[in-house]
Amino acid sequence: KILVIGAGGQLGSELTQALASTYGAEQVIATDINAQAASKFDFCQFRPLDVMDQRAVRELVVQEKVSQIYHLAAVLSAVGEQKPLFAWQLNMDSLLYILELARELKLDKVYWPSSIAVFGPNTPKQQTPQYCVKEPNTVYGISKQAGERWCEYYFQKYQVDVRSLRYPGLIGYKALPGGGTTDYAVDIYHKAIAGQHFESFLRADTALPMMYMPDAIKATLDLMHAPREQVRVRSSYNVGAMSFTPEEIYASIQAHHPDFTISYAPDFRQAIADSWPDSIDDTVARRDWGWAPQYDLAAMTEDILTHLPHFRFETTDM
Ligand code: VAH
Repeated sequence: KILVIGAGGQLGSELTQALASTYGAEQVIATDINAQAASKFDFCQFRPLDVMDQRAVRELVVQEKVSQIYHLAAVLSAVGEQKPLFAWQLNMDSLLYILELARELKLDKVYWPSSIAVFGPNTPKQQTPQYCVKEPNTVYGISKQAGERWCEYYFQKYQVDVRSLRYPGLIGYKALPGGGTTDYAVDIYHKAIAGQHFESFLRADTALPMMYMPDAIKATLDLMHAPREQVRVRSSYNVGAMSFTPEEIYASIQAHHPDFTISYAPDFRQAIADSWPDSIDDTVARRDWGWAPQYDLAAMTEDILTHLPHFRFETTDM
């Protein structure tokens, strides 16, 4: 069985659906600390689960004969700066416990998301390479960098088959984002559809690497299905799809909604965005397991503006 921890989040909501479609709903157990997330999972089993409750996690894994864990629960960049020690503790203690459980119970595979947040102010900003200086200055980024080191350690020392991707900002219309610095790029579509003005918390010219959720799901499943020997990076793979600024995503939407307006009011998240790359070099992922994104900005905007007006959010998302 496949256990998804943090299934109720922005990535988890869509990845759990993809896993159920791929493996069969009866093979997937969705869990989240927010019991209300149950309303999202009428297609597979849902259990409330706090990843910090190690006994509960272990009991579930043993009882349900879990063979793969997708550990998606984390405190993201913006919220992490409001609660640094809690963010560090949740992000790190939960990963270490899952890696230890995978080692002890010899689980088949573990997936754990990293992020472009592992890069810092002195990382090369254009076409950031797979290997480079990484001095993250957010708690979230520090936890992702440390987590990558632990993933590689458990693979090299105990042969735990843990795999990871450094996601760019993820954008989808089926779930709201969970407290990150790239959340603006999801909210802007909701404001456009609602005919409301949009105020960006990042400056107009702030370029960030971004990816449409269908591409993020495809990258995750492609990586997890790759033969073990093809997965040569055991820290976390750079993956890219596009890069854009708030004014560029606004322009792509205004082409469909001429009356849509934007203004810019940078807040504390501007400094976080400024510490991250503008664009990502994902040559290594393309070489090792054939990564290839499908969506650029125009295609993403077209797809979201087509589907979002008809999409019914679960109560927990509003
Ligand atoms: C965040 N959405 O903003 C996440 C992601 C690259 C950004 O890690 O924290």
